[in-house]
Amino acid sequence: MIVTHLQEGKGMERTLAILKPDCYKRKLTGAVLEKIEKAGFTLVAAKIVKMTKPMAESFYEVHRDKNFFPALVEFMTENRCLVAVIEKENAIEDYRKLMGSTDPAKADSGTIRKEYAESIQRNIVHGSDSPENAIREINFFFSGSELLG
Ligand code: IDP
Ligand code: MG
Repeated sequence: MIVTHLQEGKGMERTLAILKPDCYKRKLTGAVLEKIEKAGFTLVAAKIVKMTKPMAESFYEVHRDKNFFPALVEFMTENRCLVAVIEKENAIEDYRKLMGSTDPAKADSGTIRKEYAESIQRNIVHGSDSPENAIREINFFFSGSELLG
């Protein structure tokens, strides 16, 4: 079923994770997925996607006016991504914590970005930042039949 309802409170939640082109290119998808699973998340859906420029521009449209936008689109289309829907209680907030700060230099130890990210741009992972965006981003990549169960 397509996710249309808002996910509220601390109940079971889904969020969208992207293991970005740097992660894929460096063959770190297995290591990062292991970290995600060890942190208690369940994989609901996952696939490999090579984003087109229009896809990346649309996915990151909120950043269209930022100076880093063209470089971000270039980066997100340079190789394949692994996109995944992951589930856990409080998944959105907890996965943001597990990723760590956007800038790996500011990320806490034990976070994915602290361990693997090379720079504020090449920072290995994406995670939805709100219930509204989780729904939008999950539906951006996955159809209803991929989200059953
Ligand atoms: P987030 O991924 O932690 O939510 P956002 O501010 O939403 O961070 O930015 C989206 C993505 O854009 C980042 O993950 C990173 O790849 C890139 N980015 C953000 N800020 C910068 C910057 O100052 N320079 C270069 N790239 C940036
Ligand atoms: Mg963001």
